[in-house]
Amino acid sequence: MLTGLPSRLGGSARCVVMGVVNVTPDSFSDGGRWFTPTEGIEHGLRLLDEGADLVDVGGESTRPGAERVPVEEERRRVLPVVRALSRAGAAVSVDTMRAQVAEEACEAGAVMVNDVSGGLADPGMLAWLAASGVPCVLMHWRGHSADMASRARYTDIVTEVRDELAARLTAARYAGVMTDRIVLDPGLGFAKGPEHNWALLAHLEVLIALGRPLLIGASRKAFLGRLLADAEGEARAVEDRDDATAATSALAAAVGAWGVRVHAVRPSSDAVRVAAAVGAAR
Ligand code: PMM
Repeated sequence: MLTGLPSRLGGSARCVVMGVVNVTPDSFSDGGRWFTPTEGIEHGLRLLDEGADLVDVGGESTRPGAERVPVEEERRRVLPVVRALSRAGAAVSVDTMRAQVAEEACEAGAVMVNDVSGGLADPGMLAWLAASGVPCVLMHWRGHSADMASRARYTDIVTEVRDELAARLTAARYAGVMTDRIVLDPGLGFAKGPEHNWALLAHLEVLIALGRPLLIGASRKAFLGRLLADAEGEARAVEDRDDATAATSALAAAVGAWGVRVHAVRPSSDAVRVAAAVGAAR
């Protein structure tokens, strides 16, 4: 059970589609394309038109190797976009690791906080989530993007990610966050190589067994580009990975994921509807 969100998102019978609005100059997937607030707003509105249930607005790139963005710059990027999309009637989540940005974004209308660090990056985040009662996504994370590649070491990826997510769940509860406000996410691509991402996708049921809704962010990530490499071994271009992304959405929805976070909304929106129809026919 997930509470605190508009009802269509909390108890949705089908997998929720979260559309990505990166207001950044350097995200790997769409960096620079919606960099001004006006472009971010227009893009968010397009994603809503395509059927996004939720739009996720972020102002700090987390691509491998990325440096942190100063808080003032992050605020400047995300707040106008969150405000405008919320006013337009969208359910908005804010993709931030900072409690201050989370708080201001929620004042501007955001209804959910997506913290890729699972509350680890900012010591004030879990306390703020507890006090505010705002629902959150806590993602599996082992450190900032600048050096996360060196942390991609596992002996049993699925068990370790499950246990580390369980630890974040415990920490959040200990800080006073209500269990029914928490969504978990395995953090595909964050301190993970392709083999780790595939193993996690193959065993989502282990993560779902933690008892919380699960969000999956496979969209356009490097492991898909690598899978679809051409005969010369050149990875498939980032903007040509949406069909593969939709396949991951169908698979995630079929095993019971709560949501998928994607750049191209329409293909995944169709995919989760197919998965729901198959599920309903069982
Ligand atoms: N991936 C990215 C950013 N934010 N949030 C969640 N919850 N899960 C993810 O997998 C995730 C995320 C990186 O992708 P992007 O730069 O294309 O947004």
